[in-house]
This record gives sequence, C-alpha cells and structure tokens, in this order.
Amino acid sequence: MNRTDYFPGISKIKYEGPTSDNPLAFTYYDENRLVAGKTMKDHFRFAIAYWHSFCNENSDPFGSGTRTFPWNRSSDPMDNAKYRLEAAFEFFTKLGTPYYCFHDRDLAPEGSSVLESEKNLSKLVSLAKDYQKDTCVKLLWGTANLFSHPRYMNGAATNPDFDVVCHAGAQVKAALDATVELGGENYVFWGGREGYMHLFNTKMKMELDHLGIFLRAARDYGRKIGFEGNFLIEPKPMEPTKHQYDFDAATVIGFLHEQELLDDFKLNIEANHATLASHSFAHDIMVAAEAGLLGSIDANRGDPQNGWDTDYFPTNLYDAVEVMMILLDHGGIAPGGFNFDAKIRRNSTDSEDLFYAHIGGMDTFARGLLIADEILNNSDFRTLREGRYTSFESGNGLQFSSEELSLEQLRDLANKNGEPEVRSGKQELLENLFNRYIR
Ligand code: XLS
Ligand code: NI
Ligand code: NI
Repeated sequence: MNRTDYFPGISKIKYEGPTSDNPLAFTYYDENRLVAGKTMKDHFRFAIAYWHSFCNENSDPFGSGTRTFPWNRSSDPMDNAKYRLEAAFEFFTKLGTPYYCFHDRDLAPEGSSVLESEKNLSKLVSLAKDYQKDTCVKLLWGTANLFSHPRYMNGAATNPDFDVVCHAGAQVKAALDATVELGGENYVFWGGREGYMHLFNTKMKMELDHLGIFLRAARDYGRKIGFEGNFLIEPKPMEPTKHQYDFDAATVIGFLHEQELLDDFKLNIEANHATLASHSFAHDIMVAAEAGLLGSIDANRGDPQNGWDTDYFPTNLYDAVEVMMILLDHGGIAPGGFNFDAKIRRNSTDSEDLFYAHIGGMDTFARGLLIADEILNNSDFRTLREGRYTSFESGNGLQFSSEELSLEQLRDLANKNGEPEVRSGKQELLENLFNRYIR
C-alpha cells in the first residue's frame, strides 16, 4: 500500500523503562513483560478510539476545531475517509496498540440513502481489512453512531417514531456486518440518545421494552451472521439526554435480567461515566466484575471540578491500581480490552500530543498493574479483607451463607450469643498500606 507519513518525525514508540526522560517512550508499558502469568499486552489489549483521535479536530460547543488533520485534504468525504484510515493505521503501528474501535460513521460518511451509507461503509471496511492484515492490528469492537444525526434527537431504538427505529436497525445491521467482516471481538451499544429529556412526553416502559426488543433482534442477527463475541452495553447516566436509560452498571444488569439478554450481553464500563453516576471507576468495575459481566473498559478520566463527560486521558495512578487489583482478582479483561475513549484538549495542537496522551494512559495502567500485583502478593491486603468475613466460614455463619437458616433461627442465635464483639473495619490501615505501594 502507498503510505503517506501523517505523523512525521515520530518513529515506533519503544519501552525505555522508568529512568528514561524521552517523552516519546514508554516508561512502564513493556508489552512483553510478564506479570501474574500474562504479558502486559494481554493484560490490557489496548485499543484506540477512532472518533476522538481521528475524527474530531478539537471542536467544542463554543468553537470550531483547533487542529487541522492532514488527512482531511480532499473535498470528497469518501477520499478523506480513506486518508483517515491510512493515518489511523500509521498511528496504531507507531504506538504499538494491538486494537482499535470505531463507530460506523467514523469509518465512512453517511450517504444520502440507507443503501449509499451501506456502500460507503463496506468500501472502507474492505480497505480496513487490508490494513489489519498488513499490520496485525485488530478490531476490539465496532458500534453504530445512533446519536449524531438529527433523526435520532428523540432516541434511536427508544424513539417514539417507528420510522426512526427502522433507521437505527439499518445502521446496526450494517455495523454488525462490518464488525464481523473485520473479525471484531465485541460489539458495543452505547445508548447515545436512549433516554428521556422530560417525563411529560415520555412513555418510559414502552421505550425500555422497545430497547429490549431491538437488542434481541440485533443479537439474533449477529449470531446468524456468525458473530461469536460479546455484545456490550456501555452505561452512562446523563448527557446527551437528561436521563439515559443505561444509567450505571447496576441499572444495566437489572435491565439485562429483565430483558433476558444475559447470555449474550456484558458491560463496557467507562471511567468518566461511572463518576458521572456518582460512583468511582472502581465501583462500577467491581459491580460488573462480581456479576461476571465485565466485558470491556473505556479508559478515560473525568474532572472532579466539573460534572460532564470530559474524556480526559487517564493519568490517575490511584484509580489505575484499584482497577487493576479488581481485574487481577477477577480473571482479567479479555476478550474485552482497554479502549482509550479519551480526547486530547482543545489547545493540544501538535501532532505528537496524541502520542503523549496515549503513552501516558498506557504507562499509567502498566504501572497500576505492577503495583496492584505487588499489593495483592506481598501485603496483608487480601488477608485483612478476608479476615472481616471469617464468621461465615464455619458453623452457623456458614449455614446462613448456604441459605439454611430461617429468620426465627437468626433470632434464637442472637438471643443466645448476646451482643456481637466490636470489630474494626481497618479502613485507614488499608489505605495506608495501599499508599505505601504507590511508588
Ligand atoms: C460517549 C461514549 C461513546 C461510546 C461509543 O460518551 O463513551 O464514546 O463509547 O459510542
Ligand atoms: Ni465510551
Ligand atoms: Ni463517554
């Protein structure tokens, strides 16, 4: 393939170790390093989000873009889509991330009809297939953008107008075709405008039932065309709708139960969405993981001072350690991965800024993994936590856990055993212990 250099002056990013002062090198992410029996590459399965990195020129609601993408050099959007693909694969290979993720409309522009949109997408998919073969970069997940076009202003699958639901169906069908064609390992539904702005004009139960029906139809089609991966729902509590139906991990798990989707669906947890729902990143990861439903992660970071989806690149080591401890305890993230659903700031205008951002994110999680592994193996962390629950390991406690005690029996035991001993939760000790390893 004829290659243009879209990121000139930047060569393959290498691991140089913690003492390196080269900002274009990894200091912690060493893809072949073994930690807890797996390479770092396999622990993370890092992915690049096509939309933030190659589609948005840093515009915001107050102004147009501040970057000019060299791949937007034609007046024909299809040509630009091809240049963009070329640039994206140059970036993936220079950075050394094994995966990428896209929305249908990131890859190819919408046409003037359903048919034209399908044709546009399939042209780009066949090019992407060649790049994937050439570079060994793989597709972590595909998705459909069911929120940007004005027709989706009242929702996609939950729209009160059936004609809009059909368009959403057309898009998801094509996006599933694309995902399967490219060997995508997962398929994501982020409920863009699936929610409501006001209850006065909303039939909530009907909309939620339609969402379930739509997802079952998508699941059936995906399985029919040979998609074997997980379908993932990405929770988010608000923005763009005032109330998004997929509010947080716990809400989505309830929805999956109710709609009988648990055999095929898991969750894609995004850090900034968890914090928007007044949870920590680790909280929503834990909720999903303990339910056996952690599918993948959108790695980014919110801003503690403002309440929207800032999509900062993740640099918070404390969060990374917490999350990696959960993953080490719950069998890891595969077949999901860590997708950088994050964008550089509006005033980050140099082409290497995109590299710094991703290098920082990858190093943060790699360092988090090393620390998490140390805490779990070398400290009293596990025993302190386990120690709080020893009363359920034998005797009446074990009987209770095995659902063998009635309420009357609990009453009789309380009466017999008297007032429980006071036992400390040891939170400060655990926090200090955790901090001692952050180094
Ligand atoms: C937006 C979402 C979106 C999904 C993919 O807030 O995070 O980027 O990940 O549609
Ligand atoms: Ni996301
Ligand atoms: Ni988001």
